Amino acid sequence: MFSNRKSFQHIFLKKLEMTYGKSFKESTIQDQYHTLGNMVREYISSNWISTNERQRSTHSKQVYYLSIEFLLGRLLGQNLTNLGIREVVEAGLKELGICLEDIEEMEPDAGLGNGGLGRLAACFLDSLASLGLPGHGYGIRYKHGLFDQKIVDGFQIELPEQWLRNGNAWEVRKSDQAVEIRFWGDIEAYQDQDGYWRYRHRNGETIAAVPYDIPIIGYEIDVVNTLRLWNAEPSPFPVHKNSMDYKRETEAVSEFLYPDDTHDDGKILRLKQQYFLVSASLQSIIENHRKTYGTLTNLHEKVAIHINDTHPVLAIPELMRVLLDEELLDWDTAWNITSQTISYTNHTTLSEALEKWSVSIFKPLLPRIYMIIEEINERFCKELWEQSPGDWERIERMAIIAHGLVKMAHLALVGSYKVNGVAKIHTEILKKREMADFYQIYPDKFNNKTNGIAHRRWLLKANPQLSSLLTETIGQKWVHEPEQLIQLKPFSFDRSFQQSLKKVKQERKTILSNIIYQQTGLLVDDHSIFDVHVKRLHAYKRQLLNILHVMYLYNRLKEEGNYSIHPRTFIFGAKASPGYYYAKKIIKLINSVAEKVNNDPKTSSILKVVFLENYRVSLAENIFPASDISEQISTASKEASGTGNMKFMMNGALTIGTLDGANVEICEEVGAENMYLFGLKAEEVLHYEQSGGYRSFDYYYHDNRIKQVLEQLVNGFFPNSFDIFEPIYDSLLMQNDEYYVLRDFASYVHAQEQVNNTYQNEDKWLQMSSLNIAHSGYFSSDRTIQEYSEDIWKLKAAEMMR
Ligand code: 26V
Repeated sequence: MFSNRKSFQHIFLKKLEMTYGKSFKESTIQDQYHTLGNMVREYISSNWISTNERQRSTHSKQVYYLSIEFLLGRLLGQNLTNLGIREVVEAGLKELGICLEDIEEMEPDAGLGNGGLGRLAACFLDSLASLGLPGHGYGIRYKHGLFDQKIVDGFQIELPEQWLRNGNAWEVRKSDQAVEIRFWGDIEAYQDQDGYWRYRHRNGETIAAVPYDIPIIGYEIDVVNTLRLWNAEPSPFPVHKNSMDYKRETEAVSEFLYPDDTHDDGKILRLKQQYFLVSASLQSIIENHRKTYGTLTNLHEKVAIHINDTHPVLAIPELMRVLLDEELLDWDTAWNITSQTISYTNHTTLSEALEKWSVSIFKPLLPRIYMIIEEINERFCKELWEQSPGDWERIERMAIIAHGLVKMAHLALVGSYKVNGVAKIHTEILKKREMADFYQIYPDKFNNKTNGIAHRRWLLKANPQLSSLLTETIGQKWVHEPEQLIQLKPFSFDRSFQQSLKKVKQERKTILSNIIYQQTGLLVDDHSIFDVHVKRLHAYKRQLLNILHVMYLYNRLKEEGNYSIHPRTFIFGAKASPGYYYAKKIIKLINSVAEKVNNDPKTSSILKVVFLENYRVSLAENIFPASDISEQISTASKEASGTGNMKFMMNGALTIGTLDGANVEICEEVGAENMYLFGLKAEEVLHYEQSGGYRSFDYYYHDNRIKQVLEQLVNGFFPNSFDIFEPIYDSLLMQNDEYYVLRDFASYVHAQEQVNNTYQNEDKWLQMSSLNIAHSGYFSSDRTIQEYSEDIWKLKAAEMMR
């Protein structure tokens, strides 16, 4: 149906009529989008089936990636590109008077994630399929993804997200493969006929998990893997409870994605979601495995289960439960299988983000799982004792259950065969600090897997202008082998290439300027430097440092008649968790600075501040290609990796950043001379944290620039803002500036001055930009996935059929 323009048109029109009972003329773009989406899904269905059959019949080892989040964004464009049918479809639609881009705009983002962790999972799926690897995702089909953000009066307002409102063209419901999940109830011990003690679950409440499968289409390869998302529904089996309550409580399990939040301790629904994901996915994995092999004793040889952070860590006790209670294996055999099947990625060292569940919530909800964790804990603590008798402190620190809390990271460390961090510095910090006790007993488990991004989405698809230029310059090999981007290196000194790059960047800046105008009514100078800070709002990511620097520039422009800088547009995009009061204040501050700066005739032609509301994948695809400067300014040691940093780099933006997360590897690849590094190093931050010695007041008193901007937070400088920025002022002074904003201020200002100076030298700037692109190939998630596959999962690629 996509072999040529005419046959595409023919089938498209016929399908449109048959599905909607409307003539083409009467159809809406919405109808057209769904028709095209369904056509693509049907087109790949035979490859989808044959991928599964091939993987089964060749007995290839499979990896299942369990993640509470998959931040997919839109799929139509990616699927058309990966299938190589974009041109045919575009031309066919054009003749009908339809613009493909308008149709693509109809697709809501699948926003089933908060940020980096969920987007990483989506990039990994793309790479697994494109490399022909047997790897599938398991997640939850949230009815509402991450909230929609509106900015009203400078404040963030959250609205429920509605991606399923008009149906989802990509999913296939598989009711026949629904499974049952049990909560609550009690555990009865009994002796079987051979005298062994066995356990059974009584009086529990059962809910159904119904799978919805989404095809994950590899790039120019006939592999179609699966992302299976579970929907929570009332079980068809009789229940004792009031049926209305039961229905409501059941559906709530897959209703909302939790926004990562400072206050989600004790939310029983979140724990329910985690077990729901794990229990449903394991039943599906085990059923598949059993069908092929008829036994579970070789599970670890044929299946790798990867847990994305600790959210799916109950996979460990759940697999034990199946092996013990259903397979009737003994503990040691079950433990050997489990602890050789499961591997774990840690994504943060921030202690407030490490999951702990109170026993009082855990035990009644998941009684058998709790028993098994108790047993794992007991055996583990016994081992610790044997290693170092009498060292109670160490046991207390490392126990899985302690002081009424179940520590999910400890369970993951004990029960998986590999544990990885997501960038070199992050893995080192895990080994040396957060997880040092565990590293000492399991040195071989620890490994690093520096994150990556799907270059096909973030370069090929998001930036066709740059992609064409790259292909014209170095050929098209880079698309399959992104490390080939290095071929661009000699061209970074080539005047004519530089000028073409300039043209591409300019085109993308103009496109973004139009989006900014449509969204905010603000006219920005598309020849100004686009300085961009997009990511979740967190104190450690230091959007505050950025906006204080803008205030400082504003002050100088106002006060010094002869102060001149290249015009700059500071662009922000960030969602704050609804309960994260401080982060919300920072959003308000950014908007207040915007109002001040943008409306002051003295500065508005030089400085502009833009807050783009509702930052999400589809918006990001228009932001990265248009950026000149990438803000990666977290307090050193706090950002595990970052992945936006890689997307900027691949699109030719220069990084201003600290030596944190994957900025360290970016620096190794492109060289410090091609980025703007500043600020405290991780060891310096860690030293302050351990030994004290930082006094933010010193910086306030000794640096007039700082004093001035801080006073402006509370002295009426923002006319209608009364005392709303007092908490920010207090955090920086009274609470001694936990994230070293004032400590790094001078260094940041200096780095920003270097940015301004270099931008005056166009050739130099373009050279640096080209070098960033040339060295970005390492950050393709293809490389990351290859490393996971070789070092952890031990997969074999399918015979490639390109
Ligand atoms: C969660 C929370 C929740 C409680 C309040 C503080 C807090 C801080 C951070 C988080 C996020 C935890 C997991 C996460 O999303 N990590 C991100 O994973 C990305 C992919 O590996 C990585 O690039 C980011 O650096 C990392 O923050």
